[in-house]
Amino acid sequence: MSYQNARKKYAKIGVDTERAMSALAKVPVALHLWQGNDVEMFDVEPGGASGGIQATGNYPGRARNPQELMDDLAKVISLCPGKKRLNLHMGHAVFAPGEWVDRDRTPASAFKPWVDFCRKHKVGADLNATYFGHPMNDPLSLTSPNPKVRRFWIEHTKRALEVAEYLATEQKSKCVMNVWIGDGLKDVPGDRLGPRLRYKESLDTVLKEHPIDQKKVVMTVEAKLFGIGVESYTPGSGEFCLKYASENKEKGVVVLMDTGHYHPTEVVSDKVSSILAFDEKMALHVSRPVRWDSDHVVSFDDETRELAREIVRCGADRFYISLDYFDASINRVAAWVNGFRNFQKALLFAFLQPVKTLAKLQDSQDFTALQVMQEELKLYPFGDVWAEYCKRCGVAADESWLGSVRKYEKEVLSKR
Ligand code: RNT
Ligand code: ZN
Repeated sequence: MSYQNARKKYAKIGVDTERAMSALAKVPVALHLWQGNDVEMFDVEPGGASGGIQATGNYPGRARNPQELMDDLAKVISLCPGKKRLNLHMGHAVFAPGEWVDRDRTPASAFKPWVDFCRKHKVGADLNATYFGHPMNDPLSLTSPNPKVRRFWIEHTKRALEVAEYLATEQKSKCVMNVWIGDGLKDVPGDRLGPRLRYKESLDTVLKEHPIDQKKVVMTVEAKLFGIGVESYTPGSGEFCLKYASENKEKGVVVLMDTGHYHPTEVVSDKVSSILAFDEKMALHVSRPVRWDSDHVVSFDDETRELAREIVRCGADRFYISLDYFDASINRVAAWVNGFRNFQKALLFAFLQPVKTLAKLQDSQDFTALQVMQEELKLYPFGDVWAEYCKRCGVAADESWLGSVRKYEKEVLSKR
């Protein structure tokens, strides 16, 4: 079917494909840097992410330094449609020789090369404090019983807020600064409340000593259920982060939900409306958990589509969205591009839903029609609208983009 015919078919159910495409073009989605180098950071000796996260696979071509990561990202950006941001980690700081300082002192100037990169590629940037893969993990961070360790990570969080302010000033748009700690216990805790109280106190100290400049920065707190080696207990649980964000809403704190961070039968698509019934904004890490928080490449699958439908129904401008996965078993650039494109597809699919009609069918309790409609919609000529959207964005609409990645692999990645 041609795009024009697809447009007519959608128009019959009250969906304007032109409006869907222009709405999608306005939704920023952040590309997470850590897909390019297996969650390694540049400010410490490489040696595994720790903190309960791990990239699996040893496909050749990992970016070993900021320049390689930037080269790879430029390739990724050129193959993806839509509005992009970058999602950086404090550990991506770039130090000139002899200028290295530890994470409690990272200066904003260490992010100047990233600001330049963003400017060149016309993308915004968000940030994460980096609490893992560092000798000051004992192995805890903000929840450590050792006040010196906690102070180090409190200072780090304050530096991250400063870097976020710098990024916001340079890009003239708000910067999200995400807090996720890998703290937790492998086995049954002897004390569950203590670490949570310390986590709370550490965050309170940060906010007291460095209040969030709310015109520029949003601080998000990312919840998690468990990680590798911290299977039994994580202080920053779903409830903890929800409570912390709601208690500190006025100070600029927002909750972040990662789609891999809940019990396997729970879905984030069913959670976001509960948060948005109370809060104006929330943040998301879009990932794909396979049986556990495995961080597989985002797919155009049922849950991703359902999450996208919720984003569109609740209002896309109420979300700060980033991708978060890391697959080292396949070409990393292809993994990056594939996941980003798949999420774009999910969003476009969602913008092409007759939202009001479906809500009306629900409210009039016509569940038969609701079910039939939702199933038939799956085979509407979505692919033709996708092709048109890609064409307008100047990128390939089908798998032919892989050819360009293969060429890049041959010329660049395979030589690393
Ligand atoms: C870990 C969290 C966190 C990280 C990144 C690297 O489970 O999802 O967001 O993936 O900070
Ligand atoms: Zn995450």
